[in-house]
Amino acid sequence: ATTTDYLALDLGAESGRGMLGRFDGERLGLEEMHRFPNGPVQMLDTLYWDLPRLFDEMKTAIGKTAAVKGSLDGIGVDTWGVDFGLVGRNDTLLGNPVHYRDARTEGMFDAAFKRISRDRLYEITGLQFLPFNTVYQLLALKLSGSPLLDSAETLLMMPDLLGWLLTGERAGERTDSSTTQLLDPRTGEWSDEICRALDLPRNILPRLIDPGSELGMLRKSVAAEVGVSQPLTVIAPPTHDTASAVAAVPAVGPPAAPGAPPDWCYLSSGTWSLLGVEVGQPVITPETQRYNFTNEGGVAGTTRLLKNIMGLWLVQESRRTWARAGNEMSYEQLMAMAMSSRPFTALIDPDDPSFLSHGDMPSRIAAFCKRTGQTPPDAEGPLVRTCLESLALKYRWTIERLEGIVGTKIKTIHIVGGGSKNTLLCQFAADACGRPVHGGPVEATAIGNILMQALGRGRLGSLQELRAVVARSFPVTVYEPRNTRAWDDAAGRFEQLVKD
Ligand code: LFR
Repeated sequence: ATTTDYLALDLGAESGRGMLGRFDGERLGLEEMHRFPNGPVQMLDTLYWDLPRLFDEMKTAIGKTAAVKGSLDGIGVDTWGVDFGLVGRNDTLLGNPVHYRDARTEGMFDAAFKRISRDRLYEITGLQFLPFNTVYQLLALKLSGSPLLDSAETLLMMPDLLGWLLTGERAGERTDSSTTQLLDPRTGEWSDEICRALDLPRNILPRLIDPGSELGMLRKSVAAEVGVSQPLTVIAPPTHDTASAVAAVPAVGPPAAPGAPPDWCYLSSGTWSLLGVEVGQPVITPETQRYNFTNEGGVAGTTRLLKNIMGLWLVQESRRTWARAGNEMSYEQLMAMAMSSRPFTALIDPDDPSFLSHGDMPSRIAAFCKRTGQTPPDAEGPLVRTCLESLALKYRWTIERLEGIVGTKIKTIHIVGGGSKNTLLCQFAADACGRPVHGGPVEATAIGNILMQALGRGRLGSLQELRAVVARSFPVTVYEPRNTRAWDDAAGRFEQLVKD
Protein backbone atom coordinates (compact mmCIF):
# COMPACT_ATOMS: atom_id res chain seq x y z
CA ALA A 1 0.00 0.00 0.00
CA THR A 2 1.12 3.55 -0.55
CA THR A 3 2.18 5.66 2.37
CA THR A 4 0.50 8.99 2.95
CA ASP A 5 1.78 11.85 5.09
CA TYR A 6 -0.17 14.35 7.15
CA LEU A 7 0.71 17.19 9.47
CA ALA A 8 -1.30 17.80 12.64
CA LEU A 9 -1.07 21.26 14.13
CA ASP A 10 -2.29 20.58 17.63
CA LEU A 11 -2.64 23.46 20.05
CA GLY A 12 -3.20 22.99 23.77
CA ALA A 13 -3.55 25.58 26.50
CA GLU A 14 0.03 24.96 27.70
CA SER A 15 1.83 23.93 24.53
CA GLY A 16 1.41 23.35 20.84
CA ARG A 17 3.02 20.95 18.43
CA GLY A 18 3.38 20.07 14.81
CA MET A 19 3.26 16.27 14.41
CA LEU A 20 4.02 14.50 11.16
CA GLY A 21 2.08 11.28 10.65
CA ARG A 22 3.08 8.60 8.15
CA PHE A 23 0.28 6.17 7.45
CA ASP A 24 1.01 3.01 5.48
CA GLY A 25 -2.54 1.66 5.56
CA GLU A 26 -1.83 -0.53 8.61
CA ARG A 27 0.10 1.55 11.06
CA LEU A 28 0.73 5.15 11.87
CA GLY A 29 4.20 6.51 12.63
CA LEU A 30 4.49 9.85 14.41
CA GLU A 31 7.30 12.34 14.42
CA GLU A 32 7.38 15.60 16.30
CA MET A 33 8.45 18.40 13.94
CA HIS A 34 7.99 21.40 16.20
CA ARG A 35 6.92 22.12 19.77
CA PHE A 36 6.28 25.47 21.43
CA PRO A 37 4.80 26.84 24.65
CA ASN A 38 1.39 28.46 24.78
CA GLY A 39 -0.25 30.57 27.44
CA PRO A 40 -2.34 33.62 28.13
CA VAL A 41 -1.21 37.21 27.75
CA GLN A 42 -2.67 39.84 30.03
CA MET A 43 -3.06 43.19 28.26
CA LEU A 44 -4.64 45.88 30.43
CA ASP A 45 -7.88 44.35 31.74
CA THR A 46 -8.15 41.45 29.34
CA LEU A 47 -6.62 37.99 29.14
CA TYR A 48 -5.80 37.10 25.51
CA TRP A 49 -4.29 34.34 23.46
CA ASP A 50 -1.29 35.45 21.42
CA LEU A 51 -2.75 34.75 17.98
CA PRO A 52 0.02 36.32 15.88
CA ARG A 53 2.65 34.25 17.63
CA LEU A 54 0.55 31.08 17.41
CA PHE A 55 0.16 31.62 13.68
CA ASP A 56 3.90 32.13 13.43
CA GLU A 57 4.51 28.82 15.22
CA MET A 58 2.11 27.10 12.77
CA LYS A 59 4.17 28.46 9.91
CA THR A 60 7.38 27.30 11.54
CA ALA A 61 5.91 23.81 11.92
CA ILE A 62 4.82 23.74 8.28
CA GLY A 63 8.19 25.06 7.13
CA LYS A 64 10.16 22.50 9.14
CA THR A 65 7.97 19.71 7.78
CA ALA A 66 8.24 20.94 4.20
CA ALA A 67 12.02 20.90 4.57
CA VAL A 68 11.99 17.12 5.11
CA LYS A 69 8.83 16.13 3.20
CA GLY A 70 8.44 17.45 -0.30
CA SER A 71 4.69 16.95 -0.33
CA LEU A 72 1.98 16.27 2.20
CA ASP A 73 -1.47 14.75 1.76
CA GLY A 74 -3.00 17.13 4.24
CA ILE A 75 -2.57 19.41 7.19
CA GLY A 76 -5.15 19.99 9.92
CA VAL A 77 -5.49 22.27 12.92
CA ASP A 78 -7.09 21.43 16.26
CA THR A 79 -7.29 23.50 19.44
CA TRP A 80 -9.23 23.76 22.70
CA GLY A 81 -12.92 24.66 22.38
CA VAL A 82 -15.12 27.69 22.99
CA ASP A 83 -12.76 30.53 21.97
CA PHE A 84 -13.12 32.48 18.74
CA GLY A 85 -12.11 35.45 16.65
CA LEU A 86 -14.16 37.81 14.51
CA VAL A 87 -13.44 38.66 10.90
CA GLY A 88 -14.73 41.77 9.17
CA ARG A 89 -14.81 43.39 5.76
CA ASN A 90 -11.86 42.82 3.44
CA ASP A 91 -10.60 39.90 5.53
CA THR A 92 -9.84 42.08 8.51
CA LEU A 93 -9.18 40.38 11.81
CA LEU A 94 -11.17 42.26 14.45
CA GLY A 95 -9.24 42.25 17.70
CA ASN A 96 -7.29 39.42 19.22
CA PRO A 97 -9.03 36.29 20.57
CA VAL A 98 -9.79 36.47 24.28
CA HIS A 99 -8.89 33.62 26.64
CA TYR A 100 -11.81 31.66 28.04
CA ARG A 101 -10.53 32.20 31.57
CA ASP A 102 -10.92 35.97 31.19
CA ALA A 103 -13.32 37.59 33.65
CA ARG A 104 -15.62 39.09 31.00
CA THR A 105 -18.13 36.27 31.37
CA GLU A 106 -18.81 37.01 35.05
CA GLY A 107 -22.54 37.55 35.57
CA MET A 108 -23.39 36.28 32.09
CA PHE A 109 -25.30 33.21 33.28
CA ASP A 110 -27.82 35.49 34.95
CA ALA A 111 -27.92 37.86 32.01
CA ALA A 112 -28.58 34.98 29.62
CA PHE A 113 -31.19 33.24 31.75
CA LYS A 114 -33.24 36.43 31.89
CA ARG A 115 -33.60 36.19 28.14
CA ILE A 116 -33.91 32.44 27.70
CA SER A 117 -34.44 29.97 30.52
CA ARG A 118 -31.65 27.73 31.67
CA ASP A 119 -33.85 24.70 30.99
CA ARG A 120 -34.63 25.77 27.44
CA LEU A 121 -30.98 26.46 26.69
CA TYR A 122 -30.07 22.97 27.86
CA GLU A 123 -33.00 21.40 26.04
CA ILE A 124 -31.86 22.90 22.73
CA THR A 125 -28.11 22.39 23.04
CA GLY A 126 -27.59 19.58 25.58
CA LEU A 127 -24.45 21.47 26.51
CA GLN A 128 -23.06 21.73 30.02
CA PHE A 129 -23.17 25.12 31.67
CA LEU A 130 -19.65 26.46 31.80
CA PRO A 131 -19.35 30.20 32.31
CA PHE A 132 -16.92 30.54 29.42
CA ASN A 133 -19.01 28.91 26.69
CA THR A 134 -18.92 30.95 23.50
CA VAL A 135 -22.51 32.05 23.95
CA TYR A 136 -21.66 33.85 27.23
CA GLN A 137 -18.54 35.39 25.74
CA LEU A 138 -20.64 36.78 22.90
CA LEU A 139 -23.25 38.05 25.30
CA ALA A 140 -20.50 39.81 27.27
CA LEU A 141 -19.32 41.50 24.06
CA LYS A 142 -22.86 42.53 23.25
CA LEU A 143 -23.74 43.87 26.69
CA SER A 144 -20.48 45.78 27.07
CA GLY A 145 -21.24 47.65 23.85
CA SER A 146 -18.14 46.36 22.09
CA PRO A 147 -17.81 47.78 18.55
CA LEU A 148 -16.48 44.44 17.30
CA LEU A 149 -19.80 42.70 16.90
CA ASP A 150 -21.13 45.55 14.74
CA SER A 151 -18.26 45.17 12.29
CA ALA A 152 -18.09 41.39 12.30
CA GLU A 153 -18.94 39.47 9.15
CA THR A 154 -17.94 36.06 10.45
CA LEU A 155 -17.30 34.39 13.76
CA LEU A 156 -14.57 31.79 13.51
CA MET A 157 -13.73 29.39 16.29
CA MET A 158 -10.03 29.24 17.18
CA PRO A 159 -9.10 26.33 14.85
CA ASP A 160 -11.32 27.74 12.09
CA LEU A 161 -9.63 31.10 12.56
CA LEU A 162 -6.21 29.53 12.10
CA GLY A 163 -7.63 27.60 9.15
CA TRP A 164 -8.81 30.87 7.64
CA LEU A 165 -5.39 32.43 8.14
CA LEU A 166 -3.87 29.45 6.33
CA THR A 167 -6.39 29.21 3.47
CA GLY A 168 -8.62 32.28 3.30
CA GLU A 169 -11.69 30.04 3.72
CA ARG A 170 -14.30 30.78 6.35
CA ALA A 171 -16.13 27.73 7.72
CA GLY A 172 -17.17 26.27 11.03
CA GLU A 173 -16.12 22.70 11.66
CA ARG A 174 -18.88 20.88 13.52
CA THR A 175 -17.10 19.36 16.54
CA ASP A 176 -15.66 22.65 17.73
CA SER A 177 -18.84 24.54 16.84
CA SER A 178 -20.63 22.17 19.19
CA THR A 179 -18.76 23.69 22.16
CA THR A 180 -20.39 27.12 21.67
CA GLN A 181 -23.80 26.32 23.24
CA LEU A 182 -25.29 27.83 20.10
CA LEU A 183 -25.64 24.60 18.16
CA ASP A 184 -28.56 22.20 18.19
CA PRO A 185 -26.99 18.72 18.21
CA ARG A 186 -30.14 17.10 16.90
CA THR A 187 -30.20 19.11 13.69
CA GLY A 188 -26.44 19.76 13.61
CA GLU A 189 -27.20 23.42 12.80
CA TRP A 190 -26.96 26.74 14.61
CA SER A 191 -29.94 27.52 16.80
CA ASP A 192 -31.95 30.48 15.48
CA GLU A 193 -33.99 30.47 18.67
CA ILE A 194 -31.00 31.11 20.93
CA CYS A 195 -29.61 33.83 18.67
CA ARG A 196 -33.00 35.53 18.64
CA ALA A 197 -33.53 35.27 22.40
CA LEU A 198 -30.09 36.72 23.17
CA ASP A 199 -30.13 39.18 20.29
CA LEU A 200 -26.90 37.77 18.88
CA PRO A 201 -26.16 38.27 15.17
CA ARG A 202 -27.12 34.95 13.60
CA ASN A 203 -25.61 36.07 10.28
CA ILE A 204 -22.02 35.96 11.57
CA LEU A 205 -22.19 32.23 12.32
CA PRO A 206 -20.35 30.43 9.53
CA ARG A 207 -21.45 27.61 7.28
CA LEU A 208 -20.80 24.29 8.97
CA ILE A 209 -18.59 21.50 7.69
CA ASP A 210 -17.97 17.96 8.93
CA PRO A 211 -14.68 16.70 10.36
CA GLY A 212 -12.60 15.13 7.64
CA SER A 213 -13.68 17.53 4.92
CA GLU A 214 -11.38 19.73 2.89
CA LEU A 215 -11.17 23.32 4.03
CA GLY A 216 -9.08 24.74 1.19
CA MET A 217 -5.59 25.17 -0.22
CA LEU A 218 -2.73 26.73 1.70
CA ARG A 219 -2.53 30.40 0.62
CA LYS A 220 0.15 30.99 -1.98
CA SER A 221 1.62 33.79 0.10
CA VAL A 222 1.99 31.55 3.15
CA ALA A 223 3.35 28.69 1.05
CA ALA A 224 5.99 31.00 -0.38
CA GLU A 225 6.87 32.33 3.05
CA VAL A 226 7.51 28.89 4.54
CA GLY A 227 9.09 27.29 1.48
CA VAL A 228 6.27 24.96 0.41
CA SER A 229 6.49 24.42 -3.33
CA GLN A 230 3.64 21.91 -3.89
CA PRO A 231 -0.04 22.78 -3.53
CA LEU A 232 -1.08 21.81 0.00
CA THR A 233 -4.60 20.89 1.12
CA VAL A 234 -5.79 22.02 4.53
CA ILE A 235 -8.28 19.52 5.90
CA ALA A 236 -10.62 20.16 8.80
CA PRO A 237 -9.92 17.33 11.26
CA PRO A 238 -12.11 17.11 14.34
CA THR A 239 -10.89 20.60 15.17
CA HIS A 240 -11.97 20.39 18.82
CA ASP A 241 -8.95 18.75 20.46
CA THR A 242 -11.14 16.56 22.65
CA ALA A 243 -13.02 15.25 19.61
CA SER A 244 -9.72 14.31 17.95
CA ALA A 245 -8.53 12.65 21.16
CA VAL A 246 -11.73 10.62 21.53
CA ALA A 247 -11.52 9.49 17.91
CA ALA A 248 -8.07 8.07 18.72
CA VAL A 249 -9.09 5.98 21.74
CA PRO A 250 -7.56 2.54 21.07
CA ALA A 251 -10.73 0.63 21.87
CA VAL A 252 -11.40 -2.21 19.47
CA GLY A 253 -14.43 -4.33 18.86
CA PRO A 254 -18.06 -3.48 18.28
CA PRO A 255 -20.41 -2.42 21.09
CA ALA A 256 -21.88 -5.18 23.31
CA ALA A 257 -25.20 -4.92 21.48
CA PRO A 258 -25.97 -3.11 18.23
CA GLY A 259 -26.48 0.56 18.99
CA ALA A 260 -25.61 0.08 22.68
CA PRO A 261 -23.15 2.48 24.25
CA PRO A 262 -19.73 0.88 24.66
CA ASP A 263 -18.61 -0.72 27.91
CA TRP A 264 -15.61 1.63 28.05
CA CYS A 265 -15.26 5.28 28.79
CA TYR A 266 -12.58 7.73 27.75
CA LEU A 267 -10.76 10.26 29.81
CA SER A 268 -8.94 12.81 27.70
CA SER A 269 -6.41 14.05 30.21
CA GLY A 270 -4.55 17.34 29.93
CA THR A 271 -5.28 20.78 31.32
CA TRP A 272 -8.83 19.42 31.57
CA SER A 273 -10.05 15.91 32.30
CA LEU A 274 -12.83 15.15 29.83
CA LEU A 275 -14.57 11.98 30.92
CA GLY A 276 -17.41 10.39 29.02
CA VAL A 277 -18.81 7.83 26.66
CA GLU A 278 -19.42 7.81 22.96
CA VAL A 279 -23.10 7.51 22.10
CA GLY A 280 -25.09 7.36 18.89
CA GLN A 281 -27.49 10.15 19.83
CA PRO A 282 -27.44 13.19 22.12
CA VAL A 283 -28.66 12.29 25.61
CA ILE A 284 -30.53 15.31 26.95
CA THR A 285 -32.41 14.44 30.13
CA PRO A 286 -33.08 15.97 33.55
CA GLU A 287 -30.24 13.80 34.93
CA THR A 288 -27.68 14.93 32.35
CA GLN A 289 -28.66 18.51 33.09
CA ARG A 290 -28.57 18.02 36.85
CA TYR A 291 -25.05 16.59 36.75
CA ASN A 292 -23.97 19.03 34.06
CA PHE A 293 -23.07 16.49 31.38
CA THR A 294 -22.48 17.80 27.92
CA ASN A 295 -23.30 16.55 24.44
CA GLU A 296 -20.50 17.56 22.12
CA GLY A 297 -20.15 16.59 18.50
CA GLY A 298 -18.02 13.55 17.77
CA VAL A 299 -16.82 12.02 14.53
CA ALA A 300 -18.80 9.76 12.20
CA GLY A 301 -22.11 11.02 13.55
CA THR A 302 -21.36 10.14 17.19
CA THR A 303 -21.99 12.30 20.24
CA ARG A 304 -19.50 12.79 23.06
CA LEU A 305 -21.54 12.58 26.24
CA LEU A 306 -19.00 13.80 28.77
CA LYS A 307 -18.21 15.98 31.71
CA ASN A 308 -15.51 18.62 32.01
CA ILE A 309 -13.50 17.96 35.15
CA MET A 310 -11.03 20.66 36.18
CA GLY A 311 -8.07 18.37 35.45
CA LEU A 312 -4.35 18.97 35.81
CA TRP A 313 -5.01 22.70 35.67
CA LEU A 314 -5.07 22.49 39.47
CA VAL A 315 -1.45 21.32 39.46
CA GLN A 316 -0.34 23.47 36.50
CA GLU A 317 -1.58 26.64 38.13
CA SER A 318 -0.19 25.68 41.56
CA ARG A 319 3.17 25.05 39.95
CA ARG A 320 3.02 28.46 38.28
CA THR A 321 2.16 30.09 41.60
CA TRP A 322 5.17 28.48 43.28
CA ALA A 323 7.44 29.37 40.38
CA ARG A 324 6.40 33.02 40.60
CA ALA A 325 7.54 32.92 44.23
CA GLY A 326 10.95 31.63 43.10
CA ASN A 327 10.22 27.96 43.81
CA GLU A 328 10.62 26.25 40.40
CA MET A 329 9.73 22.56 40.27
CA SER A 330 9.23 20.20 37.36
CA TYR A 331 6.11 18.05 37.03
CA GLU A 332 8.30 15.01 37.67
CA GLN A 333 9.54 16.46 40.94
CA LEU A 334 6.03 17.38 42.00
CA MET A 335 4.69 13.91 41.22
CA ALA A 336 7.51 12.24 43.16
CA MET A 337 6.75 14.49 46.14
CA ALA A 338 3.05 13.67 45.89
CA MET A 339 3.80 9.97 45.73
CA SER A 340 5.71 10.05 49.00
CA SER A 341 3.11 12.18 50.79
CA ARG A 342 0.49 10.75 53.13
CA PRO A 343 -2.68 9.48 51.43
CA PHE A 344 -6.17 10.87 52.00
CA THR A 345 -5.56 13.96 54.05
CA ALA A 346 -7.56 16.89 52.65
CA LEU A 347 -9.93 16.37 49.69
CA ILE A 348 -11.38 19.01 47.36
CA ASP A 349 -14.09 19.14 44.74
CA PRO A 350 -11.90 19.81 41.69
CA ASP A 351 -14.84 21.53 40.00
CA ASP A 352 -15.46 24.13 42.63
CA PRO A 353 -15.93 27.36 40.62
CA SER A 354 -13.27 29.11 42.72
CA PHE A 355 -10.58 27.08 40.91
CA LEU A 356 -11.50 28.20 37.40
CA SER A 357 -9.61 31.44 36.99
CA HIS A 358 -5.92 32.26 36.81
CA GLY A 359 -3.99 33.16 39.93
CA ASP A 360 -2.82 31.80 43.25
CA MET A 361 -4.11 28.20 43.28
CA PRO A 362 -2.61 26.93 46.56
CA SER A 363 -4.42 29.68 48.50
CA ARG A 364 -7.70 28.85 46.82
CA ILE A 365 -7.23 25.16 47.66
CA ALA A 366 -6.45 26.09 51.26
CA ALA A 367 -9.57 28.26 51.39
CA PHE A 368 -11.70 25.37 50.10
CA CYS A 369 -10.26 23.08 52.80
CA LYS A 370 -10.97 25.59 55.57
CA ARG A 371 -14.48 26.21 54.29
CA THR A 372 -15.17 22.48 54.49
CA GLY A 373 -13.61 21.99 57.92
CA GLN A 374 -10.39 20.32 56.74
CA THR A 375 -6.77 21.10 57.47
CA PRO A 376 -5.17 22.49 54.29
CA PRO A 377 -2.14 20.67 52.84
CA ASP A 378 1.01 22.12 54.38
CA ALA A 379 3.51 21.67 51.53
CA GLU A 380 3.80 21.12 47.79
CA GLY A 381 3.78 17.30 47.88
CA PRO A 382 0.66 16.98 50.03
CA LEU A 383 -1.11 19.64 47.98
CA VAL A 384 -0.44 17.84 44.70
CA ARG A 385 -1.55 14.59 46.32
CA THR A 386 -4.80 16.26 47.38
CA CYS A 387 -5.36 17.38 43.77
CA LEU A 388 -4.66 13.97 42.25
CA GLU A 389 -6.71 11.96 44.74
CA SER A 390 -9.59 14.41 44.39
CA LEU A 391 -9.46 14.18 40.60
CA ALA A 392 -9.51 10.38 40.77
CA LEU A 393 -12.50 10.52 43.12
CA LYS A 394 -14.29 12.90 40.76
CA TYR A 395 -13.69 10.39 37.96
CA ARG A 396 -15.42 7.74 40.06
CA TRP A 397 -18.28 10.09 40.88
CA THR A 398 -18.70 10.85 37.17
CA ILE A 399 -18.54 7.23 36.02
CA GLU A 400 -21.16 6.17 38.56
CA ARG A 401 -23.54 8.81 37.29
CA LEU A 402 -22.77 8.07 33.64
CA GLU A 403 -23.59 4.40 34.16
CA GLY A 404 -26.96 5.37 35.55
CA ILE A 405 -27.63 7.70 32.64
CA VAL A 406 -26.73 5.35 29.79
CA GLY A 407 -27.74 2.16 31.59
CA THR A 408 -24.57 0.13 30.95
CA LYS A 409 -21.62 -0.99 33.05
CA ILE A 410 -18.33 0.64 32.25
CA LYS A 411 -15.58 -1.96 32.43
CA THR A 412 -12.53 -0.12 31.15
CA ILE A 413 -11.25 3.43 31.37
CA HIS A 414 -9.12 4.65 28.46
CA ILE A 415 -6.92 7.54 29.52
CA VAL A 416 -5.46 9.36 26.54
CA GLY A 417 -3.51 12.58 26.08
CA GLY A 418 -0.62 14.19 27.93
CA GLY A 419 -2.05 13.21 31.33
CA SER A 420 -1.73 9.51 30.43
CA LYS A 421 2.01 9.95 31.08
CA ASN A 422 1.17 10.71 34.69
CA THR A 423 1.48 7.20 36.12
CA LEU A 424 0.44 8.29 39.60
CA LEU A 425 -2.82 9.78 38.37
CA CYS A 426 -3.50 6.76 36.12
CA GLN A 427 -3.00 4.42 39.09
CA PHE A 428 -5.20 6.56 41.34
CA ALA A 429 -7.89 6.55 38.66
CA ALA A 430 -7.82 2.74 38.49
CA ASP A 431 -7.86 2.49 42.30
CA ALA A 432 -10.60 5.05 42.88
CA CYS A 433 -12.85 3.71 40.13
CA GLY A 434 -12.15 0.02 40.78
CA ARG A 435 -11.68 -0.56 37.08
CA PRO A 436 -8.59 -1.16 34.94
CA VAL A 437 -7.15 1.90 33.26
CA HIS A 438 -5.60 1.64 29.82
CA GLY A 439 -3.16 4.54 29.54
CA GLY A 440 -2.15 5.93 26.15
CA PRO A 441 -1.53 7.08 23.56
CA VAL A 442 -0.04 10.32 24.85
CA GLU A 443 -0.45 12.04 21.49
CA ALA A 444 -4.07 10.94 21.01
CA THR A 445 -5.15 14.40 19.86
CA ALA A 446 -2.57 14.62 17.08
CA ILE A 447 -3.27 10.99 16.14
CA GLY A 448 -7.02 11.59 15.89
CA ASN A 449 -6.37 14.73 13.89
CA ILE A 450 -4.10 12.85 11.44
CA LEU A 451 -6.19 9.71 11.06
CA MET A 452 -9.36 11.70 10.50
CA GLN A 453 -7.54 13.49 7.70
CA ALA A 454 -6.68 10.06 6.31
CA LEU A 455 -10.31 9.00 6.69
CA GLY A 456 -11.42 12.15 4.91
CA ARG A 457 -9.00 11.26 2.13
CA GLY A 458 -10.55 7.81 1.82
CA ARG A 459 -7.55 5.96 3.30
CA LEU A 460 -9.67 4.57 6.11
CA GLY A 461 -13.21 3.28 5.88
CA SER A 462 -14.64 3.77 9.35
CA LEU A 463 -14.07 4.92 12.89
CA GLN A 464 -13.68 1.28 13.93
CA GLU A 465 -10.88 0.83 11.40
CA LEU A 466 -9.28 4.04 12.57
CA ARG A 467 -9.23 2.82 16.18
CA ALA A 468 -7.75 -0.50 15.12
CA VAL A 469 -4.88 1.42 13.53
CA VAL A 470 -4.30 3.30 16.78
CA ALA A 471 -4.35 0.06 18.79
CA ARG A 472 -1.82 -1.53 16.38
CA SER A 473 0.49 1.46 16.28
CA PHE A 474 0.86 2.65 19.88
CA PRO A 475 1.50 0.83 23.15
CA VAL A 476 -0.92 1.03 26.05
CA THR A 477 -0.06 0.66 29.75
CA VAL A 478 -2.58 -1.21 31.89
CA TYR A 479 -3.14 -0.21 35.53
CA GLU A 480 -5.09 -2.69 37.65
CA PRO A 481 -7.09 -1.35 40.60
CA ARG A 482 -5.48 -1.77 44.02
CA ASN A 483 -6.24 -0.80 47.54
CA THR A 484 -9.93 -0.34 46.79
CA ARG A 485 -11.13 -0.45 50.41
CA ALA A 486 -9.27 2.74 51.33
CA TRP A 487 -10.61 4.44 48.22
CA ASP A 488 -14.18 3.39 49.06
CA ASP A 489 -13.81 5.16 52.40
CA ALA A 490 -12.38 8.26 50.75
CA ALA A 491 -15.24 8.21 48.22
CA GLY A 492 -17.71 8.40 51.10
CA ARG A 493 -15.99 11.54 52.39
CA PHE A 494 -15.74 12.96 48.89
CA GLU A 495 -19.49 12.64 48.20
CA GLN A 496 -20.11 15.06 51.08
CA LEU A 497 -17.94 17.71 49.46
CA VAL A 498 -19.55 17.68 46.03
CA LYS A 499 -22.66 19.76 45.71
CA ASP A 500 -24.71 18.68 42.73
C1 LFR B 1 -9.66 20.64 26.30
C2 LFR B 1 -10.80 21.56 25.96
C3 LFR B 1 -12.10 21.10 26.55
C4 LFR B 1 -12.85 22.40 26.61
C5 LFR B 1 -11.76 23.28 27.16
C6 LFR B 1 -11.96 24.75 26.96
O1 LFR B 1 -8.47 21.11 25.78
O2 LFR B 1 -10.95 21.69 24.57
O3 LFR B 1 -12.77 20.11 25.82
O4 LFR B 1 -13.99 22.38 27.39
O5 LFR B 1 -10.59 22.84 26.52
O6 LFR B 1 -12.04 25.05 25.61
